[in-house]
Amino acid sequence: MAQSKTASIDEQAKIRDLEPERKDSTGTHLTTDQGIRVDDTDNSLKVSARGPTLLEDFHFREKITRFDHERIPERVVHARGSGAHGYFQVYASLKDLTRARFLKDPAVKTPVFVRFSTVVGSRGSADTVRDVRGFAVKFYTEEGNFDLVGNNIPVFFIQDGIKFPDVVHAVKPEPDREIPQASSAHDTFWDFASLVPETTHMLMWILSDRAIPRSFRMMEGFGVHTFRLVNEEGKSRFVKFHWKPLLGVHSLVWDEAQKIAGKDPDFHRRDLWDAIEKGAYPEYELGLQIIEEDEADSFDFDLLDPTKIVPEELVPVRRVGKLVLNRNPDNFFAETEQVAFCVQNVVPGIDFTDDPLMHARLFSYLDTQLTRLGGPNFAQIPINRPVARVDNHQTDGFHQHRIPTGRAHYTPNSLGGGCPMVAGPGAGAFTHYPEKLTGVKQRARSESFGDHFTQATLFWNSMSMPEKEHLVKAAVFELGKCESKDIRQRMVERFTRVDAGFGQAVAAGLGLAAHAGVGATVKKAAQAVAQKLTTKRTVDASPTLSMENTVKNSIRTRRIAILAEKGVSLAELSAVRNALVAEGAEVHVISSRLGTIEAAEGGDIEVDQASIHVGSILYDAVFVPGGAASVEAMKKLGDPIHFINEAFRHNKPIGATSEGVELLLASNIKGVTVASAQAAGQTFQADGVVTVRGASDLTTFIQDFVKAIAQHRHWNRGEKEAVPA
Ligand code: HDE
Repeated sequence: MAQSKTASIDEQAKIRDLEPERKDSTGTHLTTDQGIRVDDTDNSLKVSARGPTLLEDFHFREKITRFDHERIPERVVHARGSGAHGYFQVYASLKDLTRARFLKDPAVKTPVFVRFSTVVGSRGSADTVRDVRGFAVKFYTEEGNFDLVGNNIPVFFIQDGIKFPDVVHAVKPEPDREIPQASSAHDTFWDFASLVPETTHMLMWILSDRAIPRSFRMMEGFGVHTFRLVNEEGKSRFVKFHWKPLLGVHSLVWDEAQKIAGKDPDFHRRDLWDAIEKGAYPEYELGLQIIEEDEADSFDFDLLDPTKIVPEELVPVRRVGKLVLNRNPDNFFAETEQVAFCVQNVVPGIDFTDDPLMHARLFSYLDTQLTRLGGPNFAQIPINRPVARVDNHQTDGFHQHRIPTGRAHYTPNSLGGGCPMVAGPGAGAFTHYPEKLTGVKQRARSESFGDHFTQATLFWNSMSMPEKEHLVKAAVFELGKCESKDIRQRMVERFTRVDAGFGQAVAAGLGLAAHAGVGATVKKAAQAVAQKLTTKRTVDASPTLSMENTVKNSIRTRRIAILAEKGVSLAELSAVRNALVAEGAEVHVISSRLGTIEAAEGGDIEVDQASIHVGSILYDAVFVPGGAASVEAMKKLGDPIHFINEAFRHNKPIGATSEGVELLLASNIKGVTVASAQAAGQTFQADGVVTVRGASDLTTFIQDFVKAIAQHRHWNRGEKEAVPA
């Protein structure tokens, strides 16, 4: 019987499913779409060599027609993205929590396809813009597809999906001039934001370093909404989904992000592709915050409000399984562009809540694919089709690929033996959680969604000093790009309500008068709310929100530049390079020209990159080895000096040995202590600048440099503002 046929799932199940669709044309002849071999694809059919082209040339017409129709509409939001295959495996059975089979069997590796994206920009926009990142995961489970369509920020701009077109219209390029591309730094976005207080918490995140990730491999993911997990006994619990990257959460700095957008607009896409090609597979742990139904009202916010987080200090994140991305797509269009995530795609054991943002999404994703992918059969596109069996009477429509057999395409039927039939109890059917509901039909927002400031303030309070400074600078940058002074003023008032110091700092940066602070009426109302909430669970700060507290124990996959010219010390270059590579870093020798350079000791060193192609912005750290001639040559070149200055300005670790220290002294970072000739053999370390001279053994230097790189950034460089870069 049909319903007894279930898919066998293992890590390769989706790859096998895609296999018949893969096409390798090696050793074949060129044909038309009808399979007719083509004799010439360079010249159209003409009446004499200089005459007009004939309509009869079916190959010419087919080739041009197909070309004319290569594009499909880009996604309305999240147009630019990058995808990868992989698998998910749960550490131990979660059967207490859910009946979802892929979460109950630790032996199963469920195939997944993941797409990361920016939100605002068009398909061709730069990767490193200030924006939310999409983190969408399609699990091909034996019970059907589960799509967890999340972001790298745990809250959203709005509370009710009916406002989504408004916020997206506001942030997208302005309609008359179609400017700016992929940027929120313009009047319409901040006009909207300044008039809609529920955006406040999300604005704090978007202005923070979370909005400029170092890599897709180094950012968290969040399901944002509260979902339900339902177990075999029908017991429901609330859940928040998290993805925790094993490499930690790291970011760029804003000046760097803007420059990368020019030097390598594909920075994040390239990083993901290269990491997977090299076998440095991105890994994330799935985290769950479980909230019992009877605890739902115990917080000082509403669990259904998507502008709120559940602080990890109140409900710890339990890490339950691992996602590994280990295969790049074969074809960007067929897989990454055509993949259609739908929030509605859930499997038995996972269910929805009444979050009004989620409900709009339950409608929108299916709807948008109809236009984007040209009709209702998009679930048959190879990347979208489940590995689980699909049997139903949904039929016809554009691009139907299946050939249903038999006469009965309706239910109930007797001509088809009643098949496909609905699954009885216990046969694996999805049954919606029988939530009890009563109420009056109305267009309204729950009062429990009314506090737009407590968690914005919580976010501010949880940031380290450097993170706070970055937030202020980001706000000044964004609002400074607005032409309307009224909008700036309104935002300063808003930020002052979040935190007086924050508001004042932004006002100062914009040359505006500081706002007087929170008005008496507002204060009174806030006190009343606070009093009402005293019995609720709350925290004043949440250290897990600060990226300063992330994992900083490895330099795996970090990109490190070695600056060298002819006469470089091979011994120092090799010792440091080998040690860094052994720690899992990627090391490039950068010189003024491609080819090879001759080392001081003789012998040639292969140059990986010429300075014309790269810059400090594309690296996590820089090392300058000794070798008098190499360093003397670099002192006379603008690029190496600029490299050092810029790396310093962007708080990156800098290492130098022997004469290499001279290059640091020739740059503008003089305020920092470096090893002096007198201190021979002693390693110096100041704010992530690690130096040594006259050392016969570089072990200590290497250890300190590796530690400095693992820190990612060194924020306490007081003098950095004076460094030109
Ligand atoms: Fe989306 N969103 N969204 N969104 N979203 C789309 O679906 C929408 C929201 C997210 O890599 C669209 O297939 C509405 C929150 C990701 O293909 C569209 C609302 C979160 C992706 C759409 C939201 C997301 C999308 C555009 C408010 C984080 C990219 C193309 C109610 C939890 C998926 C498409 C991919 C894409 C609608 C808000 C995440 C138009 C109506 C909140 C990661 O359907």
